[in-house]
Amino acid sequence: MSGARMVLECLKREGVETVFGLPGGAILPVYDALYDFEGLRHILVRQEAAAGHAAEGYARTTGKVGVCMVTSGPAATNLVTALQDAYMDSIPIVAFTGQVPTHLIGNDAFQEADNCGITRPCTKHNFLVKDGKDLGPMIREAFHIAATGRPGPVHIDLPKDILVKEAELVWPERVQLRSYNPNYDGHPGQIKKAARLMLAARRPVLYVGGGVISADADAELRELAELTQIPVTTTLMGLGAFPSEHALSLEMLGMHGTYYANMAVHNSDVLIAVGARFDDRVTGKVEQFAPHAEIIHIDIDPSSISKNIKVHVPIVGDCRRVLRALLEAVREELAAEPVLLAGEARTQWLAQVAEWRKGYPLHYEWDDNLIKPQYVMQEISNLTHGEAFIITGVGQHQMWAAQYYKFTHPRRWCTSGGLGTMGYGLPTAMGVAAAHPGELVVNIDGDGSFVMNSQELATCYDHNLPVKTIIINNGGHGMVRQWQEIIYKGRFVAIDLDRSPDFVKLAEAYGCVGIRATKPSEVVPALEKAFATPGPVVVDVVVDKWEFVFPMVPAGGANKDMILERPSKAVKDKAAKAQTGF
Ligand SMILES: Cc1ncc(C[n+]2csc(CCOP(=O)(O)OP(=O)(O)O)c2C)c(N)n1
Repeated sequence: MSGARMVLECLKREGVETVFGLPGGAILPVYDALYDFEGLRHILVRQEAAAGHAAEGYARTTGKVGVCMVTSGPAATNLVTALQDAYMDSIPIVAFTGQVPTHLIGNDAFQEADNCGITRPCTKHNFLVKDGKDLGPMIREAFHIAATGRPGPVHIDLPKDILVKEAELVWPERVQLRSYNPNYDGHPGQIKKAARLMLAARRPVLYVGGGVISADADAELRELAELTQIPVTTTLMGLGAFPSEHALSLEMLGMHGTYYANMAVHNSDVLIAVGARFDDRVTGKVEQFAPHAEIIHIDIDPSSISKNIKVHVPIVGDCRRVLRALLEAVREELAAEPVLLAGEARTQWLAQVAEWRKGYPLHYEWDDNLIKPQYVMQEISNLTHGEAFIITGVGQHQMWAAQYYKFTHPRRWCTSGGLGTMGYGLPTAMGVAAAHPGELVVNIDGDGSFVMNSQELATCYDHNLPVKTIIINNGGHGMVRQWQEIIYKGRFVAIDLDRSPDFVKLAEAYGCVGIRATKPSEVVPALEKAFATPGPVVVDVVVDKWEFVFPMVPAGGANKDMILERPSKAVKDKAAKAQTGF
């Protein structure tokens, strides 16, 4: 069969149902083959980065590999942001790009770019197909690499002549790669050591990242936390791995984490990191991160171990398998010596954590006339009971969503954690909606982030993807406004977006429904209407533009020195000093 048909046949054999893409010259043979190919749904996006983000949303919420397909040159370069985004957040996607025919590669041919050269640093692996007989094995390997070990994006570059030529489909039953063998089972000795440390600890904390979600290890995590009575804090990527309202939950840690999470980590004597990578937005100043703790680090990726923070007990393996083994080891230790749990001290620790929580809860000041963004998050949470799929843009609204939404399940939260990609919200939500027909998909966006990919409303309308976008409209780049006030002493530059389009009319222009809320009393009715209206909806919520996200740890500062409310000048100066870079 032709190489083009082979690509589709391989996708089907890999169990792919949906492909997000946009055609063009070099990839046209595959689109031509799609014309009468059955069993694959193609969703035509309006910009290639959106295809990548949609594949991310699909992958993160289903646990399957997301697939996107675009043409050569500018389409491939448009896709790069989504690849880097997936790379940093460990999201398994396979991305196909068209390429000029093999004999023209390197000739500055029309729409030629060195796709593989460009995607090498932002993918887990990439392939340039040079022979039709390699297509099957390479596609098989790509799916295997994307989904196993630490998941990530894999790119396959498809020269046009390979797509046109006929070849025999080679389909290996199993994938075996000599140099790629992720380690799934943690070292039993290290696991035993970790179990002992956890039980003897006086002030332990579980610090949980997106790896727990990728490994579907949330049930094991909960069992371990409850058995050992260890409080749990999650990263931005880990939200949903542990219920926000659980008695042991400290919610999110880090730059905009809760006071109680950051204080607990700072004062911990044993910190158990599970599927988390000690990102700088989590650690703040590394020398002052958990300074008194012995650190256990469970991760599938050996290159994450001791990369940012030196750890004492590394355990390389799949989070789910390691947590199961750890549970077993903890039970054995407890059976042999039931007093190992540091009894009285542990009770005191939980009391101390409760005191921090009571003393400094997340809070904001109510205003009868201005909509507070935090209130919108609380109402979205109330109305959806934590059951909706929540996707965000990047900025203040993202942090308020992370702080105020009550997460109950894993795989229901998509946000750009590592790269912080504005414009991620709508296309990612689209991918989620495509994967979960009939379910409520809410894109909480900023007015700045939304316009970076608002053209995808056309895709939502076209393919009936009923994403409910809630724009937290603060008339500008709110997070930049916050930094310029706190760190740059109020020298405001390039933040106002007063001339944004009328979002209600914009939604309507795309055939979607537009709703606006400008007063607090309008928020709940607007949300209720949006959630009850079929099809894609945009709600423009005009909020207080001077509301800031707190707590806040200025970049490069220590977590214990977080700013809890709008600072005085002295605090601003201190923050400016600690600042090491945006
Ligand atoms: C593609 C991209 N460009 C620039 C930035 C830097 N940046 C981070 S937050 C932010 C402002 C976001 O504004 P908006 O989406 O309106 O959200 P808000 O902070 O107002 O809630 C900017 C410009 C980014 N993260 N991503």
